[in-house]
Amino acid sequence: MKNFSDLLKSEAKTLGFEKVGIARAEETPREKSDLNKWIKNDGHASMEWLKKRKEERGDIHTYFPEAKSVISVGLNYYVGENQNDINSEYKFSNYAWGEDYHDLIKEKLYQLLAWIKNYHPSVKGLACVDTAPVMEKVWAQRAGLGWIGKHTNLITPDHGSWLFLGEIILDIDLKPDPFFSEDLCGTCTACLDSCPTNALTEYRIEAEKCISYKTIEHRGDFSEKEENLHGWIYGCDICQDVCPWNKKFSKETDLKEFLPKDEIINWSNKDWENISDESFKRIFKGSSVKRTKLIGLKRNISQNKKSLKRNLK
Ligand code: B12
Ligand code: SF4
Ligand code: SF4
Repeated sequence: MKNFSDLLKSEAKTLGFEKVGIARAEETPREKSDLNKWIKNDGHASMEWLKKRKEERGDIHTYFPEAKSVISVGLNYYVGENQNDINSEYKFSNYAWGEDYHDLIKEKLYQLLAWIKNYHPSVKGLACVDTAPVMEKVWAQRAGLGWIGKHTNLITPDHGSWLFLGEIILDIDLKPDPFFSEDLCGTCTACLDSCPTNALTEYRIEAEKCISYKTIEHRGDFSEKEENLHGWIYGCDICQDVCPWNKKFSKETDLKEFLPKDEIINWSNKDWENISDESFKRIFKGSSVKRTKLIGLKRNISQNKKSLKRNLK
């Protein structure tokens, strides 16, 4: 007969999560110390929100004192297309091609939490996706979903790394899964070798140099006038595109919400260069691209336009 943890995992799969695992909400002293070192060395660049809640990020009980278990889930967003299928030279990272994953995952996590409450009516639970002060990759590894690769993303052995992560933290004990202790990167260094800005050293990222940071999180103009964003106007996929685990194990999602918007596939360079406030609002309503606002997207487009011109000279 299935125990409660197994029933819960079946329910999570029914809700569409490809991966689900459970970890004990234990202390994470090594990760806490690594996080603090990273912040001390300015690895976080201008992301002050990371620094502000570092105590909670490094210690789950500072965030949620009653925490006993962490259910970690992974949702596949790989749609089977790639940057070559896009008409323009301006590239959006595939995680932002469709609807905002935060909303979609939160909705599924709330359904899972409601299901749990049928069995444990007085349970206290928190649903987290991205924005909560929780080290999601660390918990996913502890819950057995996969390992943290040299590009710093979580890789699963059966779907690669094109998975969003989310969690439900509970104040009850559940049967935990074994920690994913293998590092299946081996001697590969494809991500480190391909990163055009040298933002990566093994298992570590310097956000300031990362195109994803520059195009999404950085505010204001770029200090370097000749800043090369290598064609990316929102996010960057290079280190994951080259990863052999993605080449071999990516599977197409059946979630139509992640399919690229027509404009992302069909718009030309000119269309993006002339994007209006009205089009921005229409195209990116319910999309994570809203984060940069029109002003940020335009900055990224014009920076790439300058690089394209320089290359043509
Ligand atoms: C801040 C952040 C960013 C920052 C910093 C990236 C990073 N690696 O942390 C920026 C803006 C650059 C970013 C970019 C992206 N992000 Co992001 N991001 C986050 C966020 C909000 C926090 C991550 C965090 O805590 N970073 C802090 C640092 C310290 O953590 P870390 O990289 O894991 O660092 C560890 C190592 O540095 C290590 N370490 C430190 N020192 C040392 C020394 C040695 C010797 C060793 C071995 C290790 C080591 O210890 C640290 C702690 O474990 C998470 C959501 C969340 N709440 O967790 C999403 C998240 C990590 N991002 C995600 C995604 C999808 C992306 C992008 C792919 C988006 C895109 N296509 O543009 C890129 C990927 C870039 C990359 N190569 O990582 C997903 C990743 C899913 C997955 N499968 O792993 C997450 C989990 C969001 C989600 N809910 O799905 N992101
Ligand atoms: S997302 Fe792009 S810039 Fe950032 S580490 Fe990966 S390859 Fe480098
Ligand atoms: S490209 Fe190679 S080194 Fe980088 S994460 Fe993938 S397997 Fe690991």
